Amino acid sequence: MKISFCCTDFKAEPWLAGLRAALPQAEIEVWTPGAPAADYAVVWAPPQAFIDEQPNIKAVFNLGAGVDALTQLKLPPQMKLVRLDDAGMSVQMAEYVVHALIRHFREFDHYERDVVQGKWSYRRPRLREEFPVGIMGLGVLGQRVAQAVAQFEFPVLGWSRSPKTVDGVRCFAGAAQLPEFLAETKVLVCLLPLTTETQGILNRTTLAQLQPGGYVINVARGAHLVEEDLIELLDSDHLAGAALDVFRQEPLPAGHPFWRHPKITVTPHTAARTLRDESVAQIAQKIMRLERGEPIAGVVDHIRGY
Ligand code: NDP
Ligand code: OXD
Repeated sequence: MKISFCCTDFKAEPWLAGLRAALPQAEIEVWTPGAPAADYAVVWAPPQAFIDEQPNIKAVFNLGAGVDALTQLKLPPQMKLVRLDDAGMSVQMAEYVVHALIRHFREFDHYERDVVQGKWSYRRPRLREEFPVGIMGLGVLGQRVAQAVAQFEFPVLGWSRSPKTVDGVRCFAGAAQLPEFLAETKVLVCLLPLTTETQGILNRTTLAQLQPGGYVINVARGAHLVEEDLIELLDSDHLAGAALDVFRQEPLPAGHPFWRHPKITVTPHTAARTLRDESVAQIAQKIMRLERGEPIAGVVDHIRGY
């Protein structure tokens, strides 16, 4: 069995070592143009040339949960794309969102500023019932985040494409229920995949429907957010703040207004990192299942785009 590794932004050697140890029967090499056809591929943001040269590959494993860098390429319709299914990311995402939520709710950002000035002062306790948390996307990551937020006794709402029942979460589905979901949300968490339907979904119209003093946590993709609309709503005080991990352009360019905006907290696309051991184990297990003709989880639907 031949496996081709074609990942921008990843150091190849440790991944090749891990994959070779997990699949000793396989020949695993970094892809170069003109390389022989492979049976499987492990990719992150591959060039179009890779897809064009490997149209009959049995499955392409994406080294992340989001497949938007792949779906924007021209893909043969039968090409099987497989995303990472948690692989240690959901607990990291829960940590990130709970940290951002609690930092805002308990006003720890104010205390951090007070400490710099040597100031000892208290802020009035706030009621968690007044901070309903709405999670857009109730998939692998969204449901884990919902569970973590509910543990801290915030009201939790969730919005997905298809109707769902999730313990402790008031669930909304589809475009028709989006306005009601937004109107009942104060802290909005975006955990949607980036598709033609969700591009720009965090915009002036949707964000203005959040409860006054709303807070936005975007941990999905930068292109979900219309950046200038967020700034306008922060500056008009309809929104109290935002924690942003993902951006239209990454790295966030020097001089971008988000760096210095007093109501925005920036992190460098690090909410949930791809973990090598977990990812290698998951990919190896899925390849072995495919070789035995068994079904696997995490196969991307080309029409839905996730
Ligand atoms: P899933 O595919 O498991 O879940 C996606 C969820 O979004 C599903 O509930 C789906 O609804 C919902 N959804 C999709 N399209 C729509 C729509 N048009 N309207 C309403 N709901 C919709 O994805 P994951 O939870 O694994 O990952 C989510 C995203 O998180 C990734 O695509 C990636 O962009 C981002 N991510 C970011 C990371 C970071 O470090 N910042 C790390 C990892 C991922 P339904 O259930 O009905 O299908
Ligand atoms: C992912 C990511 O999609 O790291 O996994 O953003």
